[in-house]
Amino acid sequence: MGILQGKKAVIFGVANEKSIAWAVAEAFKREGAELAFTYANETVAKRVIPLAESIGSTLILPCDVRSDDEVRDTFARIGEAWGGIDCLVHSIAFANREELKGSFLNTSREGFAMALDISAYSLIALVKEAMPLMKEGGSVMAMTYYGGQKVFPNYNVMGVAKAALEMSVRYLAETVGPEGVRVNAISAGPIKTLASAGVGGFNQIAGHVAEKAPLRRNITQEEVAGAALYLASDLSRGVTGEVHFVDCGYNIIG
Ligand code: 0WD
Repeated sequence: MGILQGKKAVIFGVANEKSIAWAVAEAFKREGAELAFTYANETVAKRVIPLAESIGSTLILPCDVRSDDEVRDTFARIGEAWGGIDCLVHSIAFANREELKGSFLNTSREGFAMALDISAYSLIALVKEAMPLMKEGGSVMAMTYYGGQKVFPNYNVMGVAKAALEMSVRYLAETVGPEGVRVNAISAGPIKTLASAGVGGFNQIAGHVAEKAPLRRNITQEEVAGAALYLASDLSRGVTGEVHFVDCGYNIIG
């Protein structure tokens, strides 16, 4: 029997088959979970719907996390279909491409607000709506990056958003802990995806990690999914408010 047998998980942030969220979904499915997916817009829907259907999901809903109404509707529909959920995966980030390169001083007020809204505030909005569906406790996880703790070239406003996301994980963990809901983050090393392709100098960063990380290589989506399985399952039932690095050990070096 799989370690997520009987559990229901909602996954935000599949954009294509390279997405971290997709590897998480495949691992959850393998371990027996039932899955719901969301997509931000019609362009993404064209890729997400066939992928989700390919692993037997029938709950595939539109949800742009900037909209409180869409977030509310999404959880209302999940509540109608399932009655409750056990796990919520937040694998979402966005910033203007031109603000993910060059000087941090070029961060605009609008760009800052949007990056923080989509990449950090959304976790609070999702957990708020998920709570009434997590009556028997649950596990929430978000994806973060070391650029939220240390300064990396070009990561700029996304680094600020990840710092906000990681602190939101801690405040949320404290807030929902009494209800038996755990909130953690996975800090993944660089992986080539749609999101990371938007960060200036991605190849140099990945190359540096491969040279300096204790394991002398970069990570894979499947390795993040392994940590996600642990966080979703009862194996981690005593763990909350943590930022768990899946980065071949890079964070102990630089
Ligand atoms: O190196 C990497 N790839 C790392 C990624 C290292 C460490 C952390 N992460 C994080 C990212 O910052 C993000 O939080 O992992 C998470 C997932 O990123 P990913 O798998 O690398 O990227 P991708 O496959 O592009 O998925 C992110 C998705 C969006 O994709 P697009 O490419 O369409 O922007 O986030 C979703 C969307 O599906 N997204 C939204 N979802 C709902 N509402 C929104 C929105 N407004 N905006 C973006």
